[in-house]
Amino acid sequence: IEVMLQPTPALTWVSTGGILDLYIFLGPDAQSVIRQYLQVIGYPMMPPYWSLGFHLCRWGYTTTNTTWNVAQRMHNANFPMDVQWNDLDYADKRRVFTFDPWRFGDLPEMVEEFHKRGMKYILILDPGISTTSPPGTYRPFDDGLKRDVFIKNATGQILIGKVWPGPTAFPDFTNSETRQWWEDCIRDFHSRVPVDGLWIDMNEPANFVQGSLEGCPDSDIENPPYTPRVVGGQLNSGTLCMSAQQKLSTHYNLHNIYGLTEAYATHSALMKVRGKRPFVLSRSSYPGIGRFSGVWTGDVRSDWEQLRYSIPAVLQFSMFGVPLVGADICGFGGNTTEELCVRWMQLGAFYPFMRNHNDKPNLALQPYVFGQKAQAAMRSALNIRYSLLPFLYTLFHHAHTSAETVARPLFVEFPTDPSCQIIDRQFLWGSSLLISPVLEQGAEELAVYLPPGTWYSLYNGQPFHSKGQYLLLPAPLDTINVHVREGHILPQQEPALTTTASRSNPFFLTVALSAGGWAWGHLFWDDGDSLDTYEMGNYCYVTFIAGQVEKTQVVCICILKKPVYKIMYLNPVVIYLSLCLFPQVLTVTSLALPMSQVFTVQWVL
Ligand code: MIG
Repeated sequence: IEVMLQPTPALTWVSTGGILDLYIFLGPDAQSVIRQYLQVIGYPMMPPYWSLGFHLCRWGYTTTNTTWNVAQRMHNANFPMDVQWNDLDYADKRRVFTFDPWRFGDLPEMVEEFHKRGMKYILILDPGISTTSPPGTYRPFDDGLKRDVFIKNATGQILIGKVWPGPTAFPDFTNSETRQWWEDCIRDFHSRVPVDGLWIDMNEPANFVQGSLEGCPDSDIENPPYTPRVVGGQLNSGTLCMSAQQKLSTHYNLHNIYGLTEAYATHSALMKVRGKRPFVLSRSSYPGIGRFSGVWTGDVRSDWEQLRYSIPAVLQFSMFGVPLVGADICGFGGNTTEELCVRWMQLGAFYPFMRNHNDKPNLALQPYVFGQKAQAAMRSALNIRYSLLPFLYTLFHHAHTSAETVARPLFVEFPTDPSCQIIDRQFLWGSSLLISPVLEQGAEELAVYLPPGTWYSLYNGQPFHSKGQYLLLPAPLDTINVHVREGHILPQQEPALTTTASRSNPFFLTVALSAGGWAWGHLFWDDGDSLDTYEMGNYCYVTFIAGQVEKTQVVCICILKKPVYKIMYLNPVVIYLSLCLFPQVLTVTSLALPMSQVFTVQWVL
């Protein structure tokens, strides 16, 4: 399908034909359109808590030693990080479900070591299955042949394309036997290498030859009367023949859902094999994939333009029901500069999915390779993210249960504010946190749009009263502007080097009172990786309310309208009161109250 936005304004749709279903969602507001749409395609999955931590990856961590050292240096330099990844480097002759005996011989031990440190491990899985290993030496292909799981060409032989391992066959995930075989491959591999999640790449499906090693028949579905402007000019360029046969139908009819069907199969396999909440990251996507997988925005270049456009890319996936999304931080292709990488780590700390990833030939992007000032800025961005994870996790719960967005465009939250309609350089987390990154080289201040109302700096509580206007704010290299919206309470937790550790740190709250002296917020809390905790009732949902007359729930940091003169408290034994930079900020610490009990803190103005 080709869709063009016309200036009229109007949309022009051109389709090659095939199967076309049209749904029209009447809204009327954007949030309702999103909810109605997700009622059709499915609400997003609840991600495991650890997957909201920092992920580090690159193509070119060529041995377990290199990989281990990278994670070690991150740890030594005090960068929070939950997940170490490997790209194709691990695989023996680039064949999936194997690992190189020389360079990655101790991969199982490395993964166990990560687990001992409270970290997780993920590696890449391409769909193409090598067809050229001697019979009896590569089980995924031998078994797949026996069980008839591969896509056929128009004349009924297995279609052979070419991907990283050379000649490959492509699993047909519309076949239930294929999904069972895929699960068996994953179970077998997992029994050797206990991965925590899977990264499914090349699943458009990508093919280095056009159609197949033998080309494609000359037929109408290979060359329909109209071809949209696809890469390579033909429907079968860089992928399989359209006439290829899958269980459900021709590849022509199924091409666009190849990645979706693989994500579904991978998600259910992981669920059965690990018995925990699956983590899958997919490059190809299709409506509904958010039920099974997160998505990254593919091979972005290390430049300022791609940094800037990653925001609309992330916001689109939010609206498509894929809240777990992010771009490769610091850029995948080409060399980054230190400044770009700092700004990208700052923005990336607010991608719902935060992964730094890099292509083979480029200069390193791991935070510890940069100068001390750059490292400090990156560390602080990571610590802010980690401190906000309870809040972020709660937003994912709302996405999972009520089709709300996590990274949210301003126009979704402020539908009647005309200024918000065109803003795609800033975005919100939920309805209460406004993120305003620097997207330009050399910039040290930033025009930040604040919708009408009071917004407080997340860092020091400084209030900004806005009539709905742009304010020029300082934006030095060591900070990203983040503002809390009046009337909201953010549940937070002291950061740590992993979520395993941060999850047992004390909670705290940032309370941003409204003009009327009110605020509220929520916390969804569970063990972070069991299946269906919400559905089974194995969770805790806490509501925090700050108000004037009635008793107030626990308040650890309050941003108040007036100076505080006196503080009283009910059940805690000791509380310390300190006034910060801004006299309206009240900090109450060392409460040490269990979150599972109702409690109250009062203060008198
Ligand atoms: O043809 O696995 O988008 O993230 O590092 C390139 C190697 C294949 C493309 C992915 C990229 C990944 C790379 N892959």
